[in-house]
Amino acid sequence: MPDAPSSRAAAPRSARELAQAISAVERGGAGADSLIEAALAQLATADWQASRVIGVTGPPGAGKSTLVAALAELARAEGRRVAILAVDPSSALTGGALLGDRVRVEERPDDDGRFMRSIATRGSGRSLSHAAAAASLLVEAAGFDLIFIETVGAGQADLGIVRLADLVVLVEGPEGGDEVQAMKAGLLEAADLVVVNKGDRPGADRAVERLRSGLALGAAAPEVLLVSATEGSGVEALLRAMESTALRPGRGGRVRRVAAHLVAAVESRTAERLRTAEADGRLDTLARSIADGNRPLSGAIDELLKG
Ligand SMILES: Nc1nc2c(ncn2[C@@H]2O[C@H](COP(=O)(O)OP(=O)(O)O)[C@@H](O)[C@H]2O)c(=O)[nH]1
Ligand SMILES: [Mg+2]
Repeated sequence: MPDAPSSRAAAPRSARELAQAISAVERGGAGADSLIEAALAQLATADWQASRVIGVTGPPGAGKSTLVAALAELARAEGRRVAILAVDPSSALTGGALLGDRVRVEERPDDDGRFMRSIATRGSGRSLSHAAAAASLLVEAAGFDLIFIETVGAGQADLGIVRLADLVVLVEGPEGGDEVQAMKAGLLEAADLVVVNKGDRPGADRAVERLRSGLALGAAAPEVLLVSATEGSGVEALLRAMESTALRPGRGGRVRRVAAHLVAAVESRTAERLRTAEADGRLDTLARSIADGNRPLSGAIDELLKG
């Protein structure tokens, strides 16, 4: 049952409230729906500009966390309110700090213009995380200008970011373009910007060349930029490119994120129903009667979907 507008939970404001609300959407259920509705109600009347949600993806170790931290620092220094959602399970959140491999982004209790949170990957099937879209809507309602979503670049599951983000940035290391992994997963085609990180390391220039020539075959080839997250070179140019890159048709805005949330919610509820049907034996009973010819196949799937 949808909540009446009067009983809607207020959209979260403080970092603490926001973190609690994200935990609630990770748990799912009716409480989560009303939190998302509250965020949407707030956004409908908000007097701030829409957020830009930037998906940062790429193979583990490419330097995504380091680069996002550098971009966030710079954007914050320029006065933007910046949030980081890390779906990458290796970017563990510990004691208020986002810990990657030697990466530490400090939470500053005195600065409400920064927010960091890791998002559980539990329960996600094809989608990137059942909670990522909902969390991004909550963060948007809290008035953040830039929302970075770091995802682990692990093939199909990562393509969910394309549904959710306004802009998809693919980060590669100096070996980038050698292996066809990213191309196979469709990530290279999906990217709006391609970044070769670790520009301080040998071979990075050649990776840029390889990627540029590989991409030139495609119709709307994304720009390829060379950066070094640890040395800071190219980071400002990348931030400018993120702000100015035109969004692909149909990309951008809250409607995309609501659609991404709907897909994630239906997928996770369907998976839940299947787990229940398997656990209580209904799946086997149904399968047996179909196999024995006592029941037509038609309708069985609908019955499982109804739960
Ligand atoms: N040399 C060099 N190392 C980097 C750079 N950016 C990140 N790294 C290192 O690469 C490793 C992986 O970085 P991380 O940000 O955790 O990668 P992620 O798995 O893609 O998030 C860490 O040891 C970083 O310090 C860079 O620009 N140059
Ligand atoms: Mg990381």
